[in-house]
Amino acid sequence: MDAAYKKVNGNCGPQEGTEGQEGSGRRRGSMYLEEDTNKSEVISCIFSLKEEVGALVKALRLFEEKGINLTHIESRPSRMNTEEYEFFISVDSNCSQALDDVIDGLRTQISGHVHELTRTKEKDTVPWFPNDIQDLDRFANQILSYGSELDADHPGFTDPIYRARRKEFADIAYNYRHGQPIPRVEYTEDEKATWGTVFDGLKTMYPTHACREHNRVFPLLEKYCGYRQDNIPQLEDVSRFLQSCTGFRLRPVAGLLSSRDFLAGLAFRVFHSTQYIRHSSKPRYTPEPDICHELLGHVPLFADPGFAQFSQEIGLASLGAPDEYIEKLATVYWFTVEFGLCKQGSDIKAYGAGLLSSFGELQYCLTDKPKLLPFDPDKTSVQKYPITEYQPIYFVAESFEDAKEKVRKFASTIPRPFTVRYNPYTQSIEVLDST
Ligand code: HBI
Ligand code: NLE
Ligand code: FE
Repeated sequence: MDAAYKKVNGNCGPQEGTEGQEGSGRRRGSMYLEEDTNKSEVISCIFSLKEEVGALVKALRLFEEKGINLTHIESRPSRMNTEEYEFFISVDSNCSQALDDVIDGLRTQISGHVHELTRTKEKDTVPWFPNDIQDLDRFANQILSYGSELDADHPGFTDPIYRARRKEFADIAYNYRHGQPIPRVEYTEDEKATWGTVFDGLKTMYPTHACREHNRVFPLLEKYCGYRQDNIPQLEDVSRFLQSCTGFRLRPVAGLLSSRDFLAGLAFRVFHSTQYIRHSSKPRYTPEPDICHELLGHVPLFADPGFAQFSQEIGLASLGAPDEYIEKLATVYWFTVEFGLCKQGSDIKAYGAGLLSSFGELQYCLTDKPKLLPFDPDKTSVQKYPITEYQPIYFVAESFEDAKEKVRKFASTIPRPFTVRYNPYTQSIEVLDST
């Protein structure tokens, strides 16, 4: 795509002077820019090359063409891909602009993988955000943990079959690009059995525990998307169904994204979805998202117009927001989309996907064990929470409409020198300057 072509109405994309920080660094496209205050005069980056004669020469020629002087170069075999080598290079910071061009060249012509490490930080700049739905492709290689690297306390850590399988799923997502159909997966008997256990456990609880919107959509998913005890639905089929309901779509993701990237997807009505399934030893509850969580927890509600809009508004509020507000929005997301309860008539029901996909926690959340507080973004956004056990606190919304109104009000307090609007015809963000 020609990036310039899409720039309408002022753009906060990756141009000099408009980039900002996330955590300790700033990002630009698929590269991380981590500030290093001690060596701010140096820029470093890592790029990977397929192992073949002349590959490095081609890459170095790009630097030569732009007149960039390398001050350092090192090589090592890639750990992500055994057929590749990684090269770590440093250049002088006065080459910053030219390096942008070289990196674009590396990415498009030579190396799929460029990781920028250090850059001088510019003050008071707006963090980069995707302007166009296609820009979401840049998140694919920015995952916090690649789906195949399981920690020692993960139930699949010591199971070599499970680990190898997770890598297959991670690779599908890593190679996925916007607009492609999501590759279909043949699930194993073991995986289907795990799905069956989760599906049965949850389905019997939904009538009494799930909100009415979830219960309204669920039969449609059974009818149109192959939701059955003995079948794991395909992401592609579900994504098409969602598009016909609310315009939400799924895209496969290789692992956890940063909160900023994950929330940005929602602004485009794109939900990043895992495709693998939890380990068979822990069907009742897993801290990680998996296909049960995405399909049984999230998908039914993304098919509801009011809820879809609520989710997109959190996403739009996140674009270009300062880091501390991203954290607050991620917390609001956690206590609503993931673990929200809401009033319905004289009852309280679950609408959070983390509840609707865990028959352990779904049962627990409506007992008298957890503490319930009214949903109020000012308070909810600063509440601490555990991520590997049942929640000790839930926030109860009056309704989706009420929650949306409250989040809208909260979002208006996020300091941003512009407002954003989603244009569904072009699937891009319109930036309205307010300065
Ligand atoms: N990444 N892939 C993926 N899936 C999620 O559900 C997810 C994520 N990153 C962050 C996140 N969820 C939330 O906890 C909030 O930080 C937005
Ligand atoms: N605990 C949920 C489950 O077991 O389905 C997943 C939560 C993901 C945030
Ligand atoms: Fe989730």
